[in-house]
Amino acid sequence: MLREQFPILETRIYGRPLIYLDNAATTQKPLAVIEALSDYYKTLNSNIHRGVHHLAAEATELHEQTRGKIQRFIGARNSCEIVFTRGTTEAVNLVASSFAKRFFDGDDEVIVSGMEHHSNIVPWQLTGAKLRVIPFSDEGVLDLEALECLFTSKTRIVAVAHVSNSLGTVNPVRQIVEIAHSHGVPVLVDGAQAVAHTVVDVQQMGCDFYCLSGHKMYAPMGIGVLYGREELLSELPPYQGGGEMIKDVTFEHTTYNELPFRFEAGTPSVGDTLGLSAAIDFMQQAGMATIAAYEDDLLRYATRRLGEVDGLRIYGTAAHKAGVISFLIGESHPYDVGTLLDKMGIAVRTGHHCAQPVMDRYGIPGTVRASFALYNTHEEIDAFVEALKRIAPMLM
Ligand code: 7TS
Repeated sequence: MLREQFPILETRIYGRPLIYLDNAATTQKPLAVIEALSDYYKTLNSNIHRGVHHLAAEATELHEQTRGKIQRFIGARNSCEIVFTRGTTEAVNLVASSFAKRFFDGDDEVIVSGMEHHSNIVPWQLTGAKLRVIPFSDEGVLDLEALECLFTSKTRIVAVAHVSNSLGTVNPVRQIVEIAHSHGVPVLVDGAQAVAHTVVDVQQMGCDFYCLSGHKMYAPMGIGVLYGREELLSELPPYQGGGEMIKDVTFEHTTYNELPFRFEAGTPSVGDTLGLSAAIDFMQQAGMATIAAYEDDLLRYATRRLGEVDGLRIYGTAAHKAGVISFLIGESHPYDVGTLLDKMGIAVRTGHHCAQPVMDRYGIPGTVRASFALYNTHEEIDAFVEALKRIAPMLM
């Protein structure tokens, strides 16, 4: 049984079984990942790339094999296009910082969507660029006609989420890439909410950069990935300086290492990388298409059943959605709903979900958000809906 591979799902909260519906924040970890991490520290711990001894060589080998595994998992052409980072946030900051150094000239514009997580807004603001924003409809669908009008001679890059963490919308990234490329502008896709829930193929998508976080795909926290198309990545200057990213260092002049090491200064998170490797094996054993179909069924079932709760409004009703449901009940505050659900053992997230512009768009302070993963069940959704039916009258 799949659920049995997740020890934390046996936890009881206030004496009730945990119902974990906060997967967009982070997914739980299967035994294979937990064991990969502890096995590394029990049997293999050593610093990689710089040792001649056996442990260092073996850890290096496994670390680098994981790079190849990720390359195949997301359909990249070459493993040198896979840069390890701490997560999506660091991946976006890396691109924003290095891309700006290389291509910005002081009067620059970046196109983002109105439904970005703050980590795909603030790094671009830090470059000094002006942000131009793709609007979205009440349903949470991006307006691609409006996108066409945002391009100017100053547009340097388009940065969009593959899946919105607050609305669940799956954005038409391939179409966005086509539009941007027709204007000669590259595209960064924030895949944090996509990669555990749908098949990702960066070559088919045509994007120039793709960012992801391991902890949202059953892997440990502290490991993430930046995919960069080789031709473009090789043009970017380093992000951080330190060990491993250099070829030769003198006090007068330093030359840099080749891709991808040029972007990986310092000791990497080797144990976490091996955890990510185990997480990819785990997902591939389940089958990405099977996971996507199962979660789509959960989403449809939950959406339908939530219609039974008086006064409940869903934010984000696009036809093409991933397993994220944001909602409010009557005039109640999301925090109150979340707190009452918690008392029944149900974990959801409340607030602006680091997407304040989305909340501003609807004129609300935040939402309650339930988000699904492959171990959630219809029974859990039933319990969630029954809990909301009990809570709703208390709050209205
Ligand atoms: N982009 C999106 C779309 C996200 O949902 C998140 C995290 C990030 C970027 C940042 O990822 P990190 O791993 O670098 O932190 N989203 C959430 C969330 O929805 N609730 O908690 C974290």
